[in-house]
Amino acid sequence: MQQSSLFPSVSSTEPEILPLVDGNIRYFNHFLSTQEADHYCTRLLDSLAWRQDHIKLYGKQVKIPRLQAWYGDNDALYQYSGINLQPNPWSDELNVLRERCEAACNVRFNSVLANCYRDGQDSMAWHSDNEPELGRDPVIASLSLGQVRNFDLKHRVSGEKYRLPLEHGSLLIMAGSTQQFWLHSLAKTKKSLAPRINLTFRFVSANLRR
Ligand SMILES: O=C(O)CCC(=O)C(=O)O
Ligand SMILES: [Mn+2]
Repeated sequence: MQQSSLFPSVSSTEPEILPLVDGNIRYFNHFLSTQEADHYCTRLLDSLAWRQDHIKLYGKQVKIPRLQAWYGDNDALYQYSGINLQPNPWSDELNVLRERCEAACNVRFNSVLANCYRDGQDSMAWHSDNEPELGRDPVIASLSLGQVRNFDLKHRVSGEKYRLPLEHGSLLIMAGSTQQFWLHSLAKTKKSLAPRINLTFRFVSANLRR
């Protein structure tokens, strides 16, 4: 049986459009049904090739505060915070989710960065998804599974901030000039939290380097 037919299809209705100047962000809070989101959360936590990466900080190797995994087409090589990621081949689940996201965004994705936030101490620092291989004004589809976490946005020039809790089974689509003007992050919290997975589907190519 095809994976996509395991679940009743939920229509992803109308997205919420975030009221951001210089940005283009759409949010579907129930992109997946709860049943689908539960299934993918458990399955991906168990099956993805999670790795603990390190970055160099003041000359020392330090653990990044989350686990990561990179999947994609063979030639989808990616450099992230100085880390070179060689893609794992697509799994069936990731391929089904990729197709769902491609249909919602009307673009093709050749790779996905998976992040696993094990608890409230895991986080993502302020950054933009502006690596050269993403090209100018990339479309990025960000699917969240598991624990609801706050996604923070900050305008690079005005400092304006916007906070959006990302729900289990939600899809956030960042497009247009979002990455040029806005930073995003996921803050730590002292609260004891369950694990969360985030998948950001991307199209990367050395040809897109500016
Ligand atoms: O976990 C999230 O919601 C954000 C992840 C992210 O910004 C990234 O992978 O670049
Ligand atoms: Mn990002």
